[in-house]
Amino acid sequence: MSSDERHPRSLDVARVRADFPILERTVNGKPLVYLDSAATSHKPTAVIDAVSDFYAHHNANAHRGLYFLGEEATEAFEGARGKVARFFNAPGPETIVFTRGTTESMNLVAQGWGRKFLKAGDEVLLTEMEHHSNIVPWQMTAQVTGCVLRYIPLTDDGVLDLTDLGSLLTERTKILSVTGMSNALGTIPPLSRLVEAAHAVGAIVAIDAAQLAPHSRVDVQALDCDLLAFSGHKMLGPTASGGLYGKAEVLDAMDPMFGGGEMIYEVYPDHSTYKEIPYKFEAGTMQIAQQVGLGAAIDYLEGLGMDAVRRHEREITSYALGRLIEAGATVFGPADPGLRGGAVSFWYRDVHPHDLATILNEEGVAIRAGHHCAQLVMRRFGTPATARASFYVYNTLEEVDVLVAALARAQDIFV
Ligand code: 7TS
Repeated sequence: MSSDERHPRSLDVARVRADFPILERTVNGKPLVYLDSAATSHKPTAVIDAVSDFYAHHNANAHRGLYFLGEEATEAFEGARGKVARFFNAPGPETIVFTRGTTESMNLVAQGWGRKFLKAGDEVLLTEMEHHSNIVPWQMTAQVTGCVLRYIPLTDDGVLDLTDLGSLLTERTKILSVTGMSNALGTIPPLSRLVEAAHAVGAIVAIDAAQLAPHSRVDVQALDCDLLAFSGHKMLGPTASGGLYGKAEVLDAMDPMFGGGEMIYEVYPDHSTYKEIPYKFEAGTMQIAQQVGLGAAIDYLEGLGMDAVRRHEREITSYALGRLIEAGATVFGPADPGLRGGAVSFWYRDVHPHDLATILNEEGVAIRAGHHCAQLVMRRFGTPATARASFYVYNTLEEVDVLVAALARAQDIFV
């Protein structure tokens, strides 16, 4: 049991808010109510300062300079890798490959693992609630290898329908690639059960943790997943920070996706030898300042305590679900806040989500409207788009009230 669980802490949201300078912005004279953290989170001063301090005092390319700045830059970059490894309880920093985020990580899995190991007739098992970044790279791999993509369907409640799992997950399945939390429905699937079922048929498991990692304690060893992708910018870090965790033997076996400087030992006219993991995947100049900023974001999240972060998300999601339904909205995804995270998709009466987002913007409320890069979810529920409010550590229950009050104004205008 962690000390966090022995002494349950709540977030002091007023104090948290004071750490985010952008929350001082106003829109049309009204305070900004930012409800789009599933798209990207805001950054606390500690992260902004870490990036600024890197450029102001330590900037150099990493793994190259034999002078003091080069060493400092390398130390800062590798220090961030160590923090990421600790955050996910990875066995060592070599199991963390830095990438620009989940999209790049999933492409690395689909190319570096998929193109090497999949052949015609092999199956890749996905789910109907995947973000396009966990569908399109597999389609590209299927075109090259002839592998077949299969999908776990969704129930009307927006949870995975596992009744036919036995016929979907077979000895033909080589990899199960599944989101840890749907950005369009909020659904958190039963990951441990899925990992166990996949391993039982000899398949490996990749998890898209873009939405899960910002909100929950993720222990890759306890989960026993083989690969896990995450985006730093959704967890208080800079854009273009993030990475891919992989079991050492899985990463070792994978091919690099990018070739170029720094990922090689020796280059000959007709072939090259690659470095060990994780460096064989990190060609060219990396996002050094951004990953340093991600390290600061992880320090900040650990300061809050990930159990407190998840509790806050649950509380605000539960409140928002209740208030939205009471206001007459149709909510997509599980009604039980224990089965879901804080990305809440809805339709408000007959107001098109784009009109709704436009009206809400006039009230200072920022939500996302659209298909959320999850068109399979939209098709499953027979809608072209939804409005989506998503919450993070700096959001308050009062902001949910502002959202609901703004919905009433939209109704006056459109219905
Ligand atoms: N997977 C999930 C579940 C996501 O929600 C996103 C981004 C990605 C992958 C891709 O992450 P990226 O950092 O590489 O872009 N989701 C969203 C969203 O919901 N609104 O904007 C981006």
